[in-house]
Amino acid sequence: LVAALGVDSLPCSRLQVMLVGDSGVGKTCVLVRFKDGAFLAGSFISTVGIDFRVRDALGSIWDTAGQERFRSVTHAYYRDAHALLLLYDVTNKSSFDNMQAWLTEIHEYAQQNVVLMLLGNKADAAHERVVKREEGERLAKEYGVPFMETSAKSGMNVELAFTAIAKELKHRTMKDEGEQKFQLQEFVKKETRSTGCCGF
Ligand SMILES: Nc1nc2c(ncn2[C@@H]2O[C@H](COP(=O)(O)OP(=O)(O)O)[C@@H](O)[C@H]2O)c(=O)[nH]1
Ligand SMILES: *[C@@H]1O[C@H](CO)[C@@H](O)[C@H](O)[C@H]1NC(C)=O
Ligand SMILES: [Mg+2]
Repeated sequence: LVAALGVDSLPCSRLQVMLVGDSGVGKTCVLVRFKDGAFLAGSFISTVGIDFRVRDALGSIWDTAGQERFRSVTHAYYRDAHALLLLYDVTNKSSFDNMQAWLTEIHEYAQQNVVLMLLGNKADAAHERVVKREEGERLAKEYGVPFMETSAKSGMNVELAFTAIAKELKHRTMKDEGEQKFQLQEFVKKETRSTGCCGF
């Protein structure tokens, strides 16, 4: 996992990253895009409960089902997760409206120092978009979490999301205090590509 993220010599060998969010927002597609560099069109993948997707000696990335009936399953895993990628779908307003509930739930069940990032997925679908990037930015600011828009279809920002999380985890576990502190928010702001201008 960590080698794949381009971050080596990480002392922790049991890293757990989880993708969470409502059903249909693109969690499985984002993970497949990250792992295989490909987009799987169609909703033929139906994730049930927790689906163990990517794993190596250094850690694992868990793909979850967002269905209400599986929430009790995912709660148990929040406690152990070091990082959570919380996704909504920019073409689906209710998936965005539910972010408040997800953030509350994460606050309740996850570790206090969990690395959290909000992702507005399907940013490629310009015509179907109903959630503006500014709305995502506002929510993220309110909760103090880094934010970016992604597309599993085009690949936009997918690798960056995982890289940013890996960098933050690495810096948190480093004993060497001499090095300048890694600023996740700043890194994300600097590196993100946005849709809507400049040909992206
Ligand atoms: N246009 C577009 N469609 C996407 C994107 N990501 C996922 N989808 C589609 O959204 C649907 C749900 O994706 P899936 O990964 O199964 O969602 P999950 O339930 O959160 O795991 C599928 O039909 C995907 O093809 C994306 O970035 N852009
Ligand atoms: C939008 O998301 C909600 C869950 O947040 C889901 O129940 C609904 O089916 C989705 N609608 C579409 C059109 O994908
Ligand atoms: Mg899925």
